[in-house]
Amino acid sequence: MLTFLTAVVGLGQAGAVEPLHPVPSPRQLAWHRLRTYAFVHFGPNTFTGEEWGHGTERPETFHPRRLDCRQWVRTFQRAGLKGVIITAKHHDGFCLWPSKFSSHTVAQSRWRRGKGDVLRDLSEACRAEGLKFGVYLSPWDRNHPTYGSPQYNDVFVSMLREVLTGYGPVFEVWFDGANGEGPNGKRQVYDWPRFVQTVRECQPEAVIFSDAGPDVRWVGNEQGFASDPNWATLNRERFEPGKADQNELTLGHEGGKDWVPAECDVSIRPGWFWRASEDGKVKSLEDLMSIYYGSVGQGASLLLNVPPNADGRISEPDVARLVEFRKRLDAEFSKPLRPIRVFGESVPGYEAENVTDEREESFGASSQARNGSVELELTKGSAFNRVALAEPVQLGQRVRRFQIDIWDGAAWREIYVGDTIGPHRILRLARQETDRVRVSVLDARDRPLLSEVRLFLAPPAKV
Ligand code: FUL
Repeated sequence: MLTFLTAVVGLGQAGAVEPLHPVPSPRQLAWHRLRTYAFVHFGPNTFTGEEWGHGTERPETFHPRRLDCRQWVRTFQRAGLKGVIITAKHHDGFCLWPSKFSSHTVAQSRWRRGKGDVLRDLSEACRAEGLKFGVYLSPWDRNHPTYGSPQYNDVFVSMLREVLTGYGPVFEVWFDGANGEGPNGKRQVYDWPRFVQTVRECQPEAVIFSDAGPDVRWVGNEQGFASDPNWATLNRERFEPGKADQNELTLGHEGGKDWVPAECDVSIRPGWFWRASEDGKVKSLEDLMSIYYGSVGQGASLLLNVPPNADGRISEPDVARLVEFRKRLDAEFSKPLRPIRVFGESVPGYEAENVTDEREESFGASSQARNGSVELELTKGSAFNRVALAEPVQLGQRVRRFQIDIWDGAAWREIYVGDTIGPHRILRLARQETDRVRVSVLDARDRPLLSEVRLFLAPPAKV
């Protein structure tokens, strides 16, 4: 792979444009492109109002009368979400599929006379509607009698195999770091290497999330905000799931040896699970927009939780808000400015114009070793209030400081200074009127490469 990249990328000026390691794996690159996808917390808690079920709930507690996974998936699709990750098993140990390795599952419930399987319904709905399917499987289990013994690791691996081999392709496997005592008051020593190996074996294209990766890391908060800087790199050997430095999870680690980008998980409601009392507390459109700019806009991915109700459907207030959210996003990015000219000192073959051509693979490379700039000439009287930037992260993350200026007729005026760019950076700014914009990389870990510099004029918030 390395030789291939060097051969193709180094065209014209040998050694000028080479990967800066670490770089994302193919499965991580595919995941970066999704940007937004849904989280679904569903299970006995949906019926009891608990956030952390005790594991002692009777299986009959679970009785969604009108479960309709197509309705969930269509809603997510209308919202532009590209996939869904479901709590196949939350901390209470209840399995939403008829696992052979537990007696606390849908098979013991009265729902569909014990013949139902939520994972089957959801994975089929995803396939029908073209969304990706992912699973959350809580290692912490407050029900399973073997919890706290080496035998539980076997149980967990067997459950993993069931969910990873029975429902088609899985794009992400989510391992929760929350970890308490089991039903017998015991704590579990998890066999993480075996869990990871099982996922690799059954679903080689799935990314694995936990606080500490290996493929995707937690952003360190549940509010949906990444930070600036946000490095996609980390030194993973210092961490293990459930035991990671929260600050470092938020910032990443500049120069870290491993590619472990951040994911922002946040709920559209106060709780992760649905409860009737929160129907009036669905996040506002303004909140969702701030979350979008705070996560995707900061180079992270957004995992937005939308919990189905006790009927087994996404409630009306959530559906309405998601549709509004999509409409607003479409409106904000519907008017890209077409520059008259794009220029900057670049490596031959990696010209500055590549940053505006809307092709993800093409990029501009600065002729300078650690800095550079690209200038966009616009038609007279142009205005914008959003800037989308991106680095071609298949060659690593480089930018550590950038600045945006506009020409005010007599001089350059600074309108924004930031740290990292990464796979995507989207800035929400006040309206700027100008016919020249300059994006400068002030400092980078290696030759700066940019794959995107695009300007948009979002309509005023209330129209
Ligand atoms: C946490 C869990 O304890 C919450 O219940 C929820 O699932 C959240 C996404 O992760 O660690």
